[in-house]
Amino acid sequence: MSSTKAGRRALITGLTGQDGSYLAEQLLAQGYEVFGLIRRLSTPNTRHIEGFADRVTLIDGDLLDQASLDAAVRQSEPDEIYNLAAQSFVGASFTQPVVTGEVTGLGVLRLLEAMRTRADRARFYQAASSEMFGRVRRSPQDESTEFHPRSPYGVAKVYAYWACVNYRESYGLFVANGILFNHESPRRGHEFVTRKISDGVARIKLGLAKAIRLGTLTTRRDWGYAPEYCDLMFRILQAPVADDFVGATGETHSVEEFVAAAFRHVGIQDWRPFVELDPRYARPADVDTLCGDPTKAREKLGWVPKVKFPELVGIMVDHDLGVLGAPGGHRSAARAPSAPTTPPA
Ligand code: NDP
Ligand code: GDR
Repeated sequence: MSSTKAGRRALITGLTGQDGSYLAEQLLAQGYEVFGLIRRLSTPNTRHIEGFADRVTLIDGDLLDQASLDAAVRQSEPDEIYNLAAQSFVGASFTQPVVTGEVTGLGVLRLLEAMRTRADRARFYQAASSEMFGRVRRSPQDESTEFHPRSPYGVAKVYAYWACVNYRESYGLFVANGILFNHESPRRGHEFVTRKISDGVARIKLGLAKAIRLGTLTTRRDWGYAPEYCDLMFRILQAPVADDFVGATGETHSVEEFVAAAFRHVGIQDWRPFVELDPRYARPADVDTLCGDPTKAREKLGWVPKVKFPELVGIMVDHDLGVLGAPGGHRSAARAPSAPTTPPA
């Protein structure tokens, strides 16, 4: 969506992550004044925001700390708040369930309270997740599908989702959930399966590694391209009334299909010698299959994701070849599709 919103102010939590950095670039291009919550780490994690850090106001804060959230809302005086911060790795939520609950669940309530008491005319976007559907009751999943989360992460996201609905109903605040299915990019963290595969394939192609170790090949996900999903977040907050929307491509593919497509992209047809199953990466309970129905977002917001599965795989593999120094790597940067205002990496 290309409309200019000069003079508007947005507060983004999770600025340093995949989605926060793409969203910030989009909002800056649209004329927003952008404020980003950033937490203290012993080693700063600012690689995704280096290209625009001088154009955003960074505010120290943490979803675990109410006072810092109150101060962030007071300082930024936001028209829009995008809550993208979370302990977002499902695997880690099994080993750190309490932290995940505190950040990904209760942290949302803290930010809602900061908004209710200090900026009750702002609009609030919550990064809800298809992981809430978990053991799916029907397919494809839409806004009316029941939740059955399968991880401490999914449970925390369900709590946050209902906290948002509750603040909307109780206080009349503009609070909206984007129930987004998996979305990937060259900024995806290396522990997530798509990036693990694209990085591993690039290394194998260049003779830098011999194998990729994965927990399972059979689970299925609805994978899209992250910058397009950040545009959906923006659209959700421009809607006339606060509402909840699914964001998805409507296609589902297995981890095995991602592996095969990634190897095919570098000219390797038989991937089996290069992939090993390793139970260390399997989960106590997993989500077997997800496939979203984005009809409501298309009809009400005009949102249509354009990047299809093979293109997404190509963008990620080409990027990782480039990072590792292969000639011709990064070539997808030149032909990167359709992100509204953002580059692919
Ligand atoms: P990332 O893991 O890339 O980014 C998470 C961000 O949250 C980072 O900036 C991280 O900061 C920040 N963060 C973590 N803990 C805290 C804390 N205690 N206080 C403040 N900030 C914190 O996630 P994505 O960009 O992929 O996802 C964005 C949001 O969307 C998340 O809420 C995720 O759960 C949700 N989501 C993601 C989907 C996807 O496919 N990507 C799909 C559906 C939902 P730091 O850099 O310091 O670690
Ligand atoms: P997910 O993403 O759990 O869907 O959460 P992830 O890429 O971690 O896993 C997808 C599927 O791949 C299987 N898998 C592996 N996963 C990882 N990480 N590592 C492996 O080695 C591996 N082998 C197989 C997983 O078991 C799973 O079935 C992402 C996150 O971005 C969440 O924050 C977000 O809410 C959801 O997507 C929608």
